[in-house]
Amino acid sequence: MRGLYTVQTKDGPVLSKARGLFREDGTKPIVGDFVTIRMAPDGDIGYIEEVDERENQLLRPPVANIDRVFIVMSVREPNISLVLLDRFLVMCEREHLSAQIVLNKSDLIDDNFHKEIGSLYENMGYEVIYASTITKEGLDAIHEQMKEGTTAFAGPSGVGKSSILQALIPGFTFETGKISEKNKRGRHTTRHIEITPIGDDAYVLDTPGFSSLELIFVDDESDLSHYFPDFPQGECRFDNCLHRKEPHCAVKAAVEEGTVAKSRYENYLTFLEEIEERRKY
Ligand SMILES: Nc1nc2c(ncn2[C@@H]2O[C@H](COP(=O)(O)OP(=O)(O)OP(=O)(O)O)[C@@H](O)[C@H]2O)c(=O)[nH]1
Ligand SMILES: [Mg+2]
Ligand SMILES: [Zn+2]
Repeated sequence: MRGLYTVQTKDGPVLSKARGLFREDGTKPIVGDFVTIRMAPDGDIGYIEEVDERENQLLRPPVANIDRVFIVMSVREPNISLVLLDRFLVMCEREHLSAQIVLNKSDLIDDNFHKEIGSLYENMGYEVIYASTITKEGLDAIHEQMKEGTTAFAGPSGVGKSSILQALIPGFTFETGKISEKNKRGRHTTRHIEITPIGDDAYVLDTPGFSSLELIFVDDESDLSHYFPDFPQGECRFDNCLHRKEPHCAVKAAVEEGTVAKSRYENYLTFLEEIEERRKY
């Protein structure tokens, strides 16, 4: 039901309304928010009176106050999209969130394709886990890090987010679905963000897949390159260098030397253009 939220309290879940809140300052509670509720005098419904300031917040999936996020991509079925991965990483960098990349379905390839992609991102400082729910590769490494705090699983549809959780947390059922044979894309099987307690003060968030992510949280195009940790920072001749046509640009030099990957630079340029386009309106 719209405007109705389940709030976890030490006495269990309480259905709560938040209507008044929207009108006052436009704050809409999202999954992961810490809230204060007042109980209705004559029933068991609560009213959300206050939403605490968020430590962090993702646009997609819309969750708050998470301690880590696993960005799950499958190497095949569906094929990995580096541009979507880079969009995600920008979002996490902006929130100072430690993102780890899970390359799932490693059982579907017999070459080193996924290792090449993996080392590309490892060299930038990201942690990469090669995983498969078929061979169980990587699952322990993921599980190990979920024991404390709130862990979110995010990524495109059909990559295996729910399947990984299903394999790690027996007893819980996460909605998983078959890949459609026709277009090899996953059907949207997880429809809601599901928060599941998995221990004392440990929660896991399974989230619906998505196929695009607009970088509307980057207000100023000059901020964008700060969210690319592999780009040399502050080494260009001009302080306001956008790393496009400017002379003596350290980022372009790094691309030519091969210390910054071409795909990253190209995606950066795509994002830059998008942000500029948006500012025109
Ligand atoms: N070969 C292979 N198939 C996998 C693996 N993990 C998941 N799958 C399959 O991929 C399909 C989609 O898995 P889901 O877990 O539903 O994917 P999801 O990321 O939760 O998708 P959404 O909920 O739509 O976002 C299912 O048919 C799974 O059986 C894997 O490691 N290897
Ligand atoms: Mg799912
Ligand atoms: Zn530059």
